[in-house]
Amino acid sequence: MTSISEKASILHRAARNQTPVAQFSLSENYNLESAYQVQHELIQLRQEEGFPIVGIKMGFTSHAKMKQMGVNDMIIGQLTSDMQLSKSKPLVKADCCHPRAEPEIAFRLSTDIHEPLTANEAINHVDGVAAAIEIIDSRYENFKFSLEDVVADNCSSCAFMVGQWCDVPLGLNGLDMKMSFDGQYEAEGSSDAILDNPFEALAAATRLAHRHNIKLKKGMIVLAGASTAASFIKETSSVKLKVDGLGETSFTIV
Ligand code: OOG
Ligand code: MG
Repeated sequence: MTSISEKASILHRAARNQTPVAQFSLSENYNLESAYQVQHELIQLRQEEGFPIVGIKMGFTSHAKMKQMGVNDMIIGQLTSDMQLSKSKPLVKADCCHPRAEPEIAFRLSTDIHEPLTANEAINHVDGVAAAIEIIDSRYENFKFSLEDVVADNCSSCAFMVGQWCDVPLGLNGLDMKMSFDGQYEAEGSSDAILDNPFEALAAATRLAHRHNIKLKKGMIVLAGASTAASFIKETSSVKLKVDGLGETSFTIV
């Protein structure tokens, strides 16, 4: 049995050395509460390297994602500043184990949030919405894990790219989300796949953050979860996502 701190340091090292490790759940039982404690310690190690928390991400908010990974519950992870890509900060493939890209929608919080909110309430705590691409990169061998394992591993968070912030529309339903690799069609989802309404993912984020002691602060980014299964980045050198009404975003891979 490995301790909470040992698990956190094993996962931190696996990420920093790009060397996947065996899932903990194959050799021991641990519960979701301990898994979130591992995640908190893992994020503490990132912060000690000088990277503050800049947001949170929801996972498994679509059936496509749950099915792809064989899990059946929503999860929450934390985003640190080193994970954020930009036009001048490409994804460095050598820093990853086996990265996958997924089409997402991002929110920007306009206030701190201290309690669980409904979707209708949550919409009043957001001042921007954008197309976003998440890069996930499990630190477990073969990208396989239990729900506890993936929570401990900060929900496979690796990197993310957020497009131009748009004004918050009244609804985010029926938006086509098309992802391409090197200009070629790769995957497509609909915003409806995200809990029937991406604002529901924001509401779920307020519930999970409250339950697992994660702070939601003004200015933070919230990734709502992928609308469709993730695609492996193999020889790809650029990824682009176009979302109806929210424009497009892209990043390069070196
Ligand atoms: C876990 C992360 C899931 C999403 O958008 O659903 C996630 C994984 O699939 O490795 O980021
Ligand atoms: Mg995701």
